[in-house]
Amino acid sequence: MTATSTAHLAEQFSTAFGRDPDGIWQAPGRVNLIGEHTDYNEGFVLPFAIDRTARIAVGVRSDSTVRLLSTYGDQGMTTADTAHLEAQSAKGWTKYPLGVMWSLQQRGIDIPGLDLLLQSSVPLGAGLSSSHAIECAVISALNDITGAGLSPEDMVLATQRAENDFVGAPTGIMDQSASLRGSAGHAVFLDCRDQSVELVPFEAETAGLVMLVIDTKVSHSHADGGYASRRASCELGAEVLGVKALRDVAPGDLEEASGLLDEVTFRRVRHIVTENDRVLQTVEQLRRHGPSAIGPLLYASHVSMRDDFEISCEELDLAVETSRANGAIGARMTGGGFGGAAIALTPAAEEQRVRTAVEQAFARAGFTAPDIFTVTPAAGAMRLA
Ligand code: GAF
Repeated sequence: MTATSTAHLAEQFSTAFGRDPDGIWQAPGRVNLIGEHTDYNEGFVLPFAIDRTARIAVGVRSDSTVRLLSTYGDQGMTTADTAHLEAQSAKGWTKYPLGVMWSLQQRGIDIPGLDLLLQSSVPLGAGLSSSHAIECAVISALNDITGAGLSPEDMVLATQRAENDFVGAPTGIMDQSASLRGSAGHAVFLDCRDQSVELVPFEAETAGLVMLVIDTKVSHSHADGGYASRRASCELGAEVLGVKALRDVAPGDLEEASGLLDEVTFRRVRHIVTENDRVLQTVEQLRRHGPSAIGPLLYASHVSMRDDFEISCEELDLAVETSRANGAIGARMTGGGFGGAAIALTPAAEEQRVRTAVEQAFARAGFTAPDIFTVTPAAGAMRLA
């Protein structure tokens, strides 16, 4: 799934819809460097937009019909009507554009009929936020087309509403913030309480490193129960501890919290509290010493997700341990968990050794062969044509 050129996408649009597109927009997927499940606890996250994007060519129609087509697979055309956007009838990837249109309508924005062709190089179901890449491309297009003048913060909340209330996934604001607000060569340090962002330089190559993504091919969905049950545990923990959100619990409060919470809820809470702290430490290390200094924090985050939050799986654990044993300076699962991808920050000189070792370990364990590739921090959503 490589990125098609803008001209080629426009040509494909013309062939499919018999007219030229009015514009082409793109939005990237994301890798989360650190800060997992902290977003809906009003905490800190440190993702970056990646050089894999969803691109859409869009033509505005004079009626209320929506026609959606993807270059991926042979899924055929989906037709909808902006006057009756319904979650129940939306299928597959079309939930994301239709959810964004619905969410903007809830804000009182008039949405015209559209012809839309999607092409994406973000792997599906790999935990790199292919869904938010689509949503962010669509909301950027609609913001331009309707002249709604939404700020990035508004667009973040509108896509979250699309995910929560149309798609049915109780997700936070990290992924769309990275996709909309990312910047080449930087990680996005986001305070999820007030949406303030600081861009933190993250240039692995200048430190002689590469960021490997190991897509385990274990497919996951945030609309499944695991994500929602972790979120419910966090909400319970905050309620019992008498705080607005777990963001308000400091590492020094954990000892007292252990006496107030049941064992499982305590471990969920401990992950969030220590993970917020690790994000702050990672930002400080990056600023002071650069990417070479953050390896131990990445691994500590993985251990916390594996043992306390319990969102890893055998394939992710094998990818992380094998990478570390073969030269990676830090590795962790990334994203919501229960499958998807791990990241391994690796000296360029050890890249091939890590790749081969992980492939061999997966083959020995009888797991599906992983897809391993490098990513670099890239620009956020934009109009291309
Ligand atoms: C998914 C969600 F969409 C994010 O909001 C975030 O909670 C993440 O899982 C876990 O950190 O990507």
